[in-house]
Amino acid sequence: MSGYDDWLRLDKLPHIWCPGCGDGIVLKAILRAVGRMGWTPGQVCMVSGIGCSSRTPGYVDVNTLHTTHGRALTFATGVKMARPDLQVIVVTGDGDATAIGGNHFIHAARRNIDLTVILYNNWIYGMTGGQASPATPAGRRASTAPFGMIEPSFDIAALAAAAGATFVARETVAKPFVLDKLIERALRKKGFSLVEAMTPCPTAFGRRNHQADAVEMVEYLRIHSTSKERAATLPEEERREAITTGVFVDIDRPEFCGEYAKLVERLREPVTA
Ligand SMILES: Cc1ncc(C[n+]2csc(CCOP(=O)(O)OP(=O)(O)O)c2C)c(N)n1
Ligand code: SF4
Repeated sequence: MSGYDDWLRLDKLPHIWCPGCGDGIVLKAILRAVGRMGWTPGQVCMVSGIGCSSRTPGYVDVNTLHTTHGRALTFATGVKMARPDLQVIVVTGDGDATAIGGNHFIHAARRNIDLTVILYNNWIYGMTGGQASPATPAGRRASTAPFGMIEPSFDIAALAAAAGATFVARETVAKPFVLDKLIERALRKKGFSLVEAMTPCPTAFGRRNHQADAVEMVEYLRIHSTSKERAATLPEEERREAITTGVFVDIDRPEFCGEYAKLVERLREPVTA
């Protein structure tokens, strides 16, 4: 199955996203990647927390769980442990995954459970009206930072890498076909994979930051993104400002479900004196 219609709950459309929201571009990239995997919808489970981005599974015709804010990874861990045969995809926002869900995020990466996380980073809490998230860049405005954010932001990809994720990549919705290839690589990886998809929120973020025009926001992401290879050649200040893209981690290490199955097998062996 590879047509979008085969994977969409057409009866749930039109979607709730604002005109110009980038979330639909990420959804389409996910569907293109999943379509190439040769899976049937019954083999896939998509889990999300709460937020605009976390509405995604509502539109996808696979097994879906729309859970509680910050807890997508805990539910997904339970699903994967009970049904290691399922391909479990987690869809989450920067707030959902790294604020309220921050601990779950780093520990899922540390234990290297076989989940593919697509994290929509729009630099804001979109659904609740634009509060600052841990990803809001310093100096940018949010409803809770009306004079500009004074906290430094997380580098989410670096956070996942430091915690132990075995595949980590970042791309913007300005390059949707690069994004779907990275998602496909993440889906093929056995272990904790993260694709950080930089996506515009013209409504809650753009409006407060003189970027309410959706096309301009996508163009901003395109202009300000640069490959990690090129970023390495830039002066420190320019590098800090850039949205670095590409694959940051692609390694192999023991995966949690496999280690757990081995443990169970070991404990079932008859004890010999
Ligand atoms: C325990 C709890 N705290 C707060 C909320 C309110 N809430 C719902 S969505 C959200 C923010 C979502 O932001 P993000 O994850 O960045 O997703 P986006 O909407 O930007 O895609 C918050 C704070 C909630 N539903 N549950
Ligand atoms: S508030 Fe922002 S993230 Fe939410 S649907 Fe609107 S544009 Fe998208």
